Amino acid sequence: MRRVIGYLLAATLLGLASCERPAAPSSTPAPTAGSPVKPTPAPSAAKLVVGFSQIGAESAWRSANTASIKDEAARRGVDLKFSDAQGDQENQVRAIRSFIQQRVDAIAFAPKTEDGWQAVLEEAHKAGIPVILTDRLVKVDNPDLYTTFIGSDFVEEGRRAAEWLAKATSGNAVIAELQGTPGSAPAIDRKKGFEAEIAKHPGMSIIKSQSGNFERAKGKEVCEAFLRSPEGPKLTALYAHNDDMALGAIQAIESAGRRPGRDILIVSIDGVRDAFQAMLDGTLNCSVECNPLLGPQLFDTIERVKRGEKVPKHIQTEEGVYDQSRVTAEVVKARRY
Ligand code: GYE
Repeated sequence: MRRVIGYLLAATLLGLASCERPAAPSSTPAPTAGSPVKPTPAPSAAKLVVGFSQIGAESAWRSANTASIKDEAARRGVDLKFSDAQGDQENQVRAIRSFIQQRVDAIAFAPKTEDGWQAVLEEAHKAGIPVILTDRLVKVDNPDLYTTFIGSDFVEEGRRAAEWLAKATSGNAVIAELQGTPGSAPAIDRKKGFEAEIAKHPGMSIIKSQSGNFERAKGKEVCEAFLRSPEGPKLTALYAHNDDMALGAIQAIESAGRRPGRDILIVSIDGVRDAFQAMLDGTLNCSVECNPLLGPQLFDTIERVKRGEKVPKHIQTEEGVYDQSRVTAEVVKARRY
């Protein structure tokens, strides 16, 4: 825990430092592995051209993430080439290839799954274009294929969700789990973190687990099947890898004549406004925050990389845990996503 707090503090200081840093470079930058050989113009001399490949619009988190990136690009006068893959990883690979062809200054993307990026990232590397991963990590042979990863610690988020549930139930819960997109970093790591934490409590077990693809409608459908199954009546808790699936599950639980938030405790991840409203209504019990507003950090980082500064390999975002006791109408209204 102390290590995590230290990490968060360091990340916060780093965030502050990058916000406060003056725009002008102080010395001649040394070329980094991913930067092109040609001299980089001063940021004001030419418009920065950035290609961004987004996964799609599967959740409220994703829509807030897209808005943050587009708004920040517009605010800074960055020429953003935004491509929406509509949930198809092949479209992401195609978009990245087209960014390479256009010789953009930097490529950023939110990888749908962990696997499948080696070849295209080697192409970007050969072309000398820096690649910034946002939100999700990839598995590649050589970590030099990307410059940095800006995003959350998903294992820790899963652990926090389990910690909250263990406390709320005194370590006794029969749990159904709604997993995120198969093969995606948040689905893999949120499962891992949650399972590691409940392993400390012999009275807690997951008896149903299936993917709801991070989507509200799918979360509802899978939860309906959980409730209809022979084990359905035994369930006392639901863990959803994101809020949208939890919100779908709330509808399923209500239709099945049970009380979400009371008969079945619900904990999820993201902290979007609708989840806060559900906590206010008493149907959702807890949401572990995962910050989608990555636009400012992304463009700060790209500007630093283009100036030849060294950036850390993982730039983490600061996040909290909210349960009903912390949620008022004012908190819901003040929520930014
Ligand atoms: O939790 C979920 C979204 O990768 C952190 O993707 C992101 C996840 C987020 O669809 O709602």
